[in-house]
Amino acid sequence: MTTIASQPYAWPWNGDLRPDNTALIIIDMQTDFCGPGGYVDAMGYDLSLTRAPIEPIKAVLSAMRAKGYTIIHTREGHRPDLSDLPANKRWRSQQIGAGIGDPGPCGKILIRGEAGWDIIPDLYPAPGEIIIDKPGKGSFCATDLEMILRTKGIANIILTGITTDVCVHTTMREANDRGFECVILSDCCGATDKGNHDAALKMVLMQGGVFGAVSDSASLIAALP
Ligand code: C5J
Repeated sequence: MTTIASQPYAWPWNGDLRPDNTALIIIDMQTDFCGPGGYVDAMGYDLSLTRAPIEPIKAVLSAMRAKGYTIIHTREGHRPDLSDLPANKRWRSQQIGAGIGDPGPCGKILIRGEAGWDIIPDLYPAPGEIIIDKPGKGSFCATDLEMILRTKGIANIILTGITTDVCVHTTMREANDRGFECVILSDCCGATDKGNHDAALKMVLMQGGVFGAVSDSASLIAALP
C-alpha cells in the first residue's frame, strides 16, 4: 500500500501505486505554449507563467524514468493542410492576433512539423517514450491514448504540463470519466492566467475530489515506489 501526500485524499484511492500501473502524462510542453515567438507569446501572455513548471516537471520526469514508469508526452497541433482545424477554432485564434496556421517567428502556429509546435529541448521525449499528437484540448479526443493506456494496464495517471485550465484540465476530466485515477501536480502545471491556474486546481478538490487529487512534485518524488 503506497500513497502520496495530496488533497483532498491520499492518492491513489486504493494505495495501488506501481511502475507498471501508473503513467506520467506531460501535456503540451511545446515552444508554442511556453517559448519566445510561439503561440502564447504571440497572444501577449506572460511566458514566465507557462515556463514555471519546466524545472519541477524535469525533476518528476527524471525520477519516474529512473523507476521505469510509463511516460507519455502530448502535442497540440494540426495537419499542414488544416483539414483537422475547425473553422471556429481558427477564427477565434485570429481574433487575438495569433491565427493558427499563420506564419510566425517559429513557423506556422500550432502546425505539425513546425519548430514552434515541437516539445521544448529541456523536456524532449527520450527514445521509446510515447508521443500523442492531438488536434484538440483533451488528449483522448481523436487519439489512440485510451487504447495505449488500456493495453499497458495503466490505472493511475499523474498529470503535468500546460495549460492547467485548458489542456491539462480537459485531459483530467476525460481520464476521470473513463475510470482512470488521476492526480494533478500543482507546481508541474501553469496557465496563461494565475487566477485560472488556482481556480482549476481548486475545482479538483470539490465533492471529495471530483476529478481526482492535487499534489506536488516534492510529495510525489518523496513517495514514489
Ligand atoms: C491551449 C493548451 N491553452 N495546451 N492549449 O490552447 O492548454
